Amino acid sequence: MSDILTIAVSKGRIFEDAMPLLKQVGIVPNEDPEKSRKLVLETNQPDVRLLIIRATDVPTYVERGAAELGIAGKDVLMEYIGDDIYEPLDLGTAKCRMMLAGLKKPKPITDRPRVATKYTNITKNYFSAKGQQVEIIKLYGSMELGPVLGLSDWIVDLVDTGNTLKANGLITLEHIADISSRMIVNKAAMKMKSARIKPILEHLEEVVSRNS
Ligand code: PRT
Ligand code: MG
Repeated sequence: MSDILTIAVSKGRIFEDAMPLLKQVGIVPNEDPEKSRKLVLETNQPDVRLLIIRATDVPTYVERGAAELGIAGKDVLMEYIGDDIYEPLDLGTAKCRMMLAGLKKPKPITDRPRVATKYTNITKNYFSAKGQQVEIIKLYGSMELGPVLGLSDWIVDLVDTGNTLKANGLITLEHIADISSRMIVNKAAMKMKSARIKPILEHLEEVVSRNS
């Protein structure tokens, strides 16, 4: 293993919320990922670089060791099927809730409830734990439309302010999970590069608890 530390992270709110924490432990990218087209960003530390990838790809890169560290939403980690990845630290950023939602004025459900979501694994696990039969409809976005257009009875999606649901005539029905960003670590790297990784994790933990 080389001495370079690669941190996989997605653009947008995950990175924006995590960047101040990284800065407080002394890691600052040389370019703004929102403006740069580069997928690999150097940082002020010569042996630390950032990999800018899709949120759902972060666990894959970290599990397979293409990145030693990663920052991913708990929703993405819960949905991910793969070997265990170390998840040593809750950064407490990009917070929201995973909710079951439906129409404010629901139509009668005649058969098994149909649930539209991009989180099919989480939804399957949630309803099977309750012993409730549902039909899961996989969507890749704009889940809120499902119940409005009669494609589904319910949706499973992330909710922050609730404005998106409200704007589409939906209300929350059940709370499934609290979501926030997590630091994840490749298992082999945790052993082989612990001298480099442990201090960063400890420093981050300090910063997170100081901020909360
Ligand atoms: O863009 P790409 O398809 O690559 O990925 P993405 O759209 O999933 O990425 P991005 O940048 O939106 O970040 C997603 C990650 O941010 C999620 O995996 C969560 O961990 C975290 N996060 C936190 C959220 C929200 N809060 C959130 N509110 N991700 C999405 N939302 C959406 C939600 O899906 C809904 O459409 O915001 C809408 C609800 O917000 P309110 O405020 O109207 O309730
Ligand atoms: Mg997006």
